[in-house]
Amino acid sequence: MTSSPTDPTRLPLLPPGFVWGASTAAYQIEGAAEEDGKGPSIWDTFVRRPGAVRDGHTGEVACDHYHRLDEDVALMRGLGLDAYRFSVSWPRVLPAGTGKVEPRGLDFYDRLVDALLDAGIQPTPTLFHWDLPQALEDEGGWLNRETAYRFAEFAAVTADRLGDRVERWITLNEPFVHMAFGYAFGVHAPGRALMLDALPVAHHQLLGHGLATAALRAAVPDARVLLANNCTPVRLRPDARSDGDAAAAAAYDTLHNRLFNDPVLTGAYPDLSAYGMTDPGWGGVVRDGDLEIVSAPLDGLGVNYYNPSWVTAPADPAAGLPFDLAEPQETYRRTAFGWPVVPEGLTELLTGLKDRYGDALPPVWITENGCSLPAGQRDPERVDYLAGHITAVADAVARGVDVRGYFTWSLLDNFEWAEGYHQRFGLVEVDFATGRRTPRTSFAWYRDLIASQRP
Ligand code: IFM
Repeated sequence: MTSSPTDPTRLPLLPPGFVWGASTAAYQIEGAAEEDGKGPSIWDTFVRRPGAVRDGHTGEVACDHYHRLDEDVALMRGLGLDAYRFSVSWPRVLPAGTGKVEPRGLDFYDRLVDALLDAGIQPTPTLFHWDLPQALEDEGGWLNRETAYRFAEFAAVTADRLGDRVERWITLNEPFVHMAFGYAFGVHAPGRALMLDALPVAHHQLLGHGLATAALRAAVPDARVLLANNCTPVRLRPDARSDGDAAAAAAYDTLHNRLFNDPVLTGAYPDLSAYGMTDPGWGGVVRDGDLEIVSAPLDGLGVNYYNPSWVTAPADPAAGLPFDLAEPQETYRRTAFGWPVVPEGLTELLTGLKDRYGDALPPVWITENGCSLPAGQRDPERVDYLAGHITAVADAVARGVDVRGYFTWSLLDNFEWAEGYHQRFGLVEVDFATGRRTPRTSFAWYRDLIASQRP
């Protein structure tokens, strides 16, 4: 990791009006899995599958945010956040995914939005952060085109209730990760291991994004709509620079970065022939008119960044994928997850997006960035991580990328999917036995950083 000054007053100033935020997601923090009429989501189902989640952890209680909303908003107020990114649980609002609305579910988000506004914090809801209603999964989930239309219905219902107070909306969180982990490899809910047969999930999520964008704009005339994509700069190892390695890197970049950015920003899918897809209609999945819906102009692109990816040519091309993921040769610090800490990768990513999409790139928002560390309240490594990455954002801005905000992942330690409670990303430590919250060193640092960035 490059050494960057961690004194908050020494960090470069981001432009006036830059939005400082923190992110969470419903299943990861709310708990109350069966309360107030909430229907089951695919995660409620998946966590019961033996071996699916480390130590059999579940999100049944999680941070109990559903009952501690006021305490959590008070923490955010203490941080001086401009904005809070949370997700709305689809099965809390529409228990069967469609049809009957559960007003108590909407009431919860209504209270959250009011509490945030009282605290001077802009609510920034994400509509889909992976907790699909189980009833829709029973009909095929995102493999079923109908799910895209149900998602627009959910967007309309939610916007109808919150749209008088919420301007900035995010449709999907990391559709790549949901497709890859949930439907291709089966390590996340819904636990389908379809490999390349998972590709229709990409298109149906993007169609859902486009339809939901239209629904949000119909319900909220001044809605600002974003999509949050997980992006990674793709790198070659110094010892792996053959044509085959370069082709593998291009193929991985296509799958991870371009598949979910190109259609939205340019109205066309990238060349997927490396994945055996040569038909532009994907065998009937991509229908006439879909790409116009998908590419409705965005108000902002959300970028979730954690680390670069290193790629080589596949050792066994017959194994199915045109790349192998590799370890870097360089020595980097690692997070508790083992992810390399590479702040300058964020500058590379942002300037790369600008180079690739030019004027088609809308303003960018860093919608997630953070690190998991061992439990404990002193976390200088997190301070170092945040300082490095925020400096990297400032470097990208200095190179002409229009970045409007930064949301750290995460406000609280929370349920880290297949890792259960073993990976801690919070500015606030959570004792999962008692629910007790204890702000870490990084909390005070982020608070001071936000204060020192204000005019
Ligand atoms: O916790 C996740 C989040 O839900 C999506 N982006 C990555 C985070 C850390 O793994």
